[in-house]
Amino acid sequence: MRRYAAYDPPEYVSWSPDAGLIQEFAEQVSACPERAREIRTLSSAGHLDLYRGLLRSRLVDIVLARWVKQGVIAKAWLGTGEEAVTIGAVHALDRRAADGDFVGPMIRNSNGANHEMGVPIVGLLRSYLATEDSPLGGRDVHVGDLRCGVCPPISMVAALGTVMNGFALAFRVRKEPRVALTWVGDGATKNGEAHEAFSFAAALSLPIIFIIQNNQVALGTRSNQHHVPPDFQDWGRAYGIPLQSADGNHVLDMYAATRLAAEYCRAGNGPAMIEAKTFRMGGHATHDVKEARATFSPDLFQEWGRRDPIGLYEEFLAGSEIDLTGGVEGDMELHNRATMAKVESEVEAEVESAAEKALVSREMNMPDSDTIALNVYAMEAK
Ligand SMILES: Cc1ncc(C[n+]2csc(CCOP(=O)(O)OP(=O)(O)O)c2C)c(N)n1
Ligand SMILES: [Mg+2]
Repeated sequence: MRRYAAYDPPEYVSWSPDAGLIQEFAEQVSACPERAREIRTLSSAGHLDLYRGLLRSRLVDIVLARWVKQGVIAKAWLGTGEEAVTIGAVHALDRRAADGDFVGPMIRNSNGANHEMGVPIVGLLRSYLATEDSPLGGRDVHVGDLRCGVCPPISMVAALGTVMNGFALAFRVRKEPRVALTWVGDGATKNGEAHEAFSFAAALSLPIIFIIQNNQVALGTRSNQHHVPPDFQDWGRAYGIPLQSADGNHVLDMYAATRLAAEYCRAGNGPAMIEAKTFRMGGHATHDVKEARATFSPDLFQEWGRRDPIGLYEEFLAGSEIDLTGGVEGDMELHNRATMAKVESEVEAEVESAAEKALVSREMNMPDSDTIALNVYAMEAK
């Protein structure tokens, strides 16, 4: 994909494929027979859809980063480098809007989860601008839309786990074959509510998937400062929930692991967990990138920078046997790359047009100040 010198992490600006990592990516696709089976169910259109989702996610981040630099907004929470954890998982679900599965993203997954569940990108961007025509009417940047199967993020980390249990409980009580899915950051696992959520889901055998998104950092605290074991492998056993490890920078691995987890939940077996190891390539938000760079060694940024989930997937698709062209004769790699370039142009146009529309809303559709107390609930002091 095109790289953006002013907004991308430097490791992405100078990104070039690492042959060893590309080979590893391809090997991983067939390493686990169950996951390989799920990946094989993807048609070439399914692969391109995943690719489109990853691009949307990165390009929405680019728009937000640009708006910060231009002074349109004060800051933005980005998922750069972690797109596969969100996009792979969401694409594995039943996305029939309000009749299908439900997701509860955290701020790191919010943009990707929303647009891949069907919330228009313009709505997401409007949320950042607090316009009246944004999904929550300009009241909160924690955006979601129940009509699309997205419960908005809750600012207090881990609180969403217990709320998503409510969705899962409703599905179970109504005997609907639907699942809930939520992401819990490595930092959020240290909040008591995460444990309430895991225990409750296990005890009531709820159809919910918890993705522990281990990006190795919580705000400015490295995971090795807040978590003693090297990973979260034993956490599933602690709650009696089966846990799979997945590569958070490998969109197909995330897709397959989530498909298996969803199948397990849908069959009435109770909750499932996935630990997705990844790395936050930016700051907690756009305001603390410098601090984030000081939190980890440059080598670690380089190591994870080489694992750009979009670059890796692109190279895999280009070199694979998967025909993205619909049967065009000739050099398949060349044609696959041309197809991906076309998709990229389409996504660029989609995101840019959404950004323009959102900026128009900012001029025309800010909420009326008389509505400030609308949907605000408070006890009146006696
Ligand atoms: C209960 C609670 N405590 C503290 C905060 C402030 N806070 C916001 S994000 C964050 C770090 C979250 O880290 P993690 O769960 O690893 O998610 P990440 O930001 O890495 O995606 C903290 C401490 C909060 N929002 N809620
Ligand atoms: Mg984290």
